[in-house]
Amino acid sequence: MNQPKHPKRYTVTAALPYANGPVHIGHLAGCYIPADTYVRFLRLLGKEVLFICGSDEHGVPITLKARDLGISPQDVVDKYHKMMGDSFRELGISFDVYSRTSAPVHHETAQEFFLNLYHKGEFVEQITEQYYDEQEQTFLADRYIVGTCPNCGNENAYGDQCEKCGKSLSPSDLIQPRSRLSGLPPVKKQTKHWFLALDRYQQTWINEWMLTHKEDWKPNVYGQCKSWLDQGLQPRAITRDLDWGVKVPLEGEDGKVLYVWFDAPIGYISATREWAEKNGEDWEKWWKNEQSSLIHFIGKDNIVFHCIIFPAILKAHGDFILPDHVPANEFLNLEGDKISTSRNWAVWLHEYLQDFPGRRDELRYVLTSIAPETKDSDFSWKDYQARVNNELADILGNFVNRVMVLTHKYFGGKVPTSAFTPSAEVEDVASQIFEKLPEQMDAWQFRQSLFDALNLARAGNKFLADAQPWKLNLETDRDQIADIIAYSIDIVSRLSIALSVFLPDTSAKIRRMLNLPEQFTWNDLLIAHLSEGHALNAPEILFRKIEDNEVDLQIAKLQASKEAIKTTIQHKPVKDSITYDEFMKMDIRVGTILEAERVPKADKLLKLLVDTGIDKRTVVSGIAEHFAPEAIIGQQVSILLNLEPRKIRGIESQGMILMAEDAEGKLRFVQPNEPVNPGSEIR
Ligand code: B3M
Ligand code: ZN
Repeated sequence: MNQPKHPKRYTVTAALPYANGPVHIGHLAGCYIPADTYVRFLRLLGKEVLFICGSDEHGVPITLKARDLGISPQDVVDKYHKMMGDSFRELGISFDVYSRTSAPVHHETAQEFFLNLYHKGEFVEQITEQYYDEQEQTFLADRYIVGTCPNCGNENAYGDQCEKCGKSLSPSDLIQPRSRLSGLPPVKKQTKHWFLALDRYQQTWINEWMLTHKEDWKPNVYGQCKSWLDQGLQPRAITRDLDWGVKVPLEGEDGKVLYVWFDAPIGYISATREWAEKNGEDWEKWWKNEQSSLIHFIGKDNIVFHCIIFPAILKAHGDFILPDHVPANEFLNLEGDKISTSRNWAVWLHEYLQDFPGRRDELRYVLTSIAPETKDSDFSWKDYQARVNNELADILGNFVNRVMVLTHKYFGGKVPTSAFTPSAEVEDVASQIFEKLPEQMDAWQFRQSLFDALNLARAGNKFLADAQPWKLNLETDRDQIADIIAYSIDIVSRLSIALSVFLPDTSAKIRRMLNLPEQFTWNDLLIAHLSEGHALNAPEILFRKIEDNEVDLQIAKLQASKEAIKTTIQHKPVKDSITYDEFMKMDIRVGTILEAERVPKADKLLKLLVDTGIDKRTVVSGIAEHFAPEAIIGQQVSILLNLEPRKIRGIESQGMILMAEDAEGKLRFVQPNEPVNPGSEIR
C-alpha cells in the first residue's frame, strides 16, 4: 500500500511523550510544534484531519522513577499525564484527543493486537536466559542492570545503553553486571517470550516497501531505516517480565507484560477509538481506509519504531494502513548543551507559560525558526530575545501597528477604498508565499515557510517606508494616501492567513483588529480584499519587547542547574574504605603518550601508545571528544598498569589512563607538576 495521491483525510499523530517528566522545548521543537503547524495547515486547506496524541505511561523508566520516589507507577503517570496535557492545552496545541496508555480502552486495544497476531502464528515463542535478581525474586529489565561499558569503561552503564558513550548494549555485554535493586550480581534464569519475526518480514515486504519511500521520506529518516535494514533485522521480543504495563492476555502468563514499544504506538489507535466513542464517530476510517494518509511526527530517537516496527505490527494484523510520512526531526540543544531531564538542563513548557504569560506565539515563532529539521540546532535565551525583538516586534508588529494607526489617523479607522494599486515588489513576495508555502509544508520545510511568510511583513514595511504616506497632505493627496493605506491593509489581512498556521494567536489578533471573521481558508488569501468603508477595530500591540532582565533571569535559572550539579559532584559521598594493602595493589605510574589516533567508527575513543618506562603499550581511552589526537602526543599521564587487559573494539587495551572529570563532564589528564621519567610510580 503506498501513499494515496489525493488523500481524503489525514491521520496525524504526535509521539506519545513518556509520563515521567514534564514537556520541554526539545520535545516542542522536534515534534509537537511541527505537528501542530502541519495540522493547522491541513485544516486551513479544508482537509479532514484527526490529530492524535496522549501519554506513554508504561515502560521501565516509569517504574524506576516510582521506586526512587517511593510511590506507585500509577501515581507517577497520573501526575505527569495531567501536567503534560495541561501544558499542551495551554500552549494551544490543537490535538483532537489527548489520551493515555493506562486507559482501559488502550489495554483492550493492545491486547486485541497481541491476540490477533498470536492466533495467526505471527510470533515466535522462545525460551531465553534473562538476568534475575535472586534476593528480590524478580527478572531484571535491561534498565535494572548496571555494569561496566565494554566500549568506554563507564562503570555505570545500563543494560540497554551506556549514557556516557551512547552505545546501545544488551545486558550480557556489560562487564561485571549488578542489579540496581539489590546491588548484587544477577543470575541467569530461563524465561519465555514472544518475538516478532522482523527478519522474515524484512525479506517478504519491508525492504521493498522502504524503497518506495526512498524519494519521499526525509533523508535523515530514510537513511536511518536503510542502515537498520542493511544490518539485517532480528526477531524482536515484544513481551517483558515486569508487573507494570499491558498484561499478556494468555492464561497462566502472569508477570508478563507487553513491551512498551509494542503497546505505545497502538496507543494512537486506542486514542482514536476513545475520540470516536466520545464523538459518535467511526474510528476505523482513520486507520483502515486507503483514502486516509497516516503521518507520524516524532523525534529522531523514535524512527525505527515508527518506520519499521509499528508498520510491521500493523501489517501483521492486516487491514491497517501504513505510514505515508514520518517527518522526524533531529535534536534541539540548549545553550550549547544537550537537553537533559536528569540534569535539569531544559526549558520546561509549564514554566515558560508561567514566566511568559500571553507569549505563546513568541515561543512557537522561535522554535519554528530554529527547528532541527535537518540537523541538531541550538536554543539560547539571547537568541530568543533577539528574534522576538528584531523580527516579531520590529518587523511584523511594527508593520501591522503602523497600518492600523495610519488608518485610524487618516480615515477614522475605515478602509478608504477597495480599488488600490498593488506594488509589484510586494506582490512578488506575496505570490511566493501563495505558490511555495503549500509545497514547502509538504516537504517539511517549515522554517523556510515561516521565514517567507514574515518576508511579506518585511516587504510591507519597505513599501510603507518608500511610499511615506505621512509626508503627504490629506487635503491635496487624499487619493494617494487612500491607495497606500488600503493596499497596506490588504497586506495585513493576507498576513493574518499566511501566518495563521505558525502563529495562531497573532493571526487571531490581527483578524480581530481588522474586524474579519475568525474562520477562513487558504483560498481567502487570493480574495482577501476588504470593501471600502469596512470599519477596523482599535489597534492592539502584537508583541512587547523582551527586556534584558527577563532573559537574564532565565539564564540565571539555568546557571543554577549547573551549580546544583556541581554541588552534587562535590558532595558525592566518599566510597567505602579500603585497606592500605588494597590500595597498594594498584600499579599506577607516569607514562608518556607516544602516538594517538582515532578508533574508526567510535566517536569517543582514542587508541594511544604509551611509554610506561618498562614497555610501550596500547591503551584505548574514551577521551576523543576532549582531545585531538595530534594535540596530546608527548603529554605525560597517569596510567593504571595492572588493570586486566580488555578488548575494546577489537583492540586489546592494556591499562587505563586516569582522568579528572569536572562537574560539566570535561576531562583533564592527571599529570605530574613537572616532567618526570616515564615509569615513575604514583603512590
Ligand atoms: N514515549 C518516546 C519519547 O517520548 C516515546 C514515544 C512513543 S510514540 C508511540 O521520546
Ligand atoms: Zn560507554
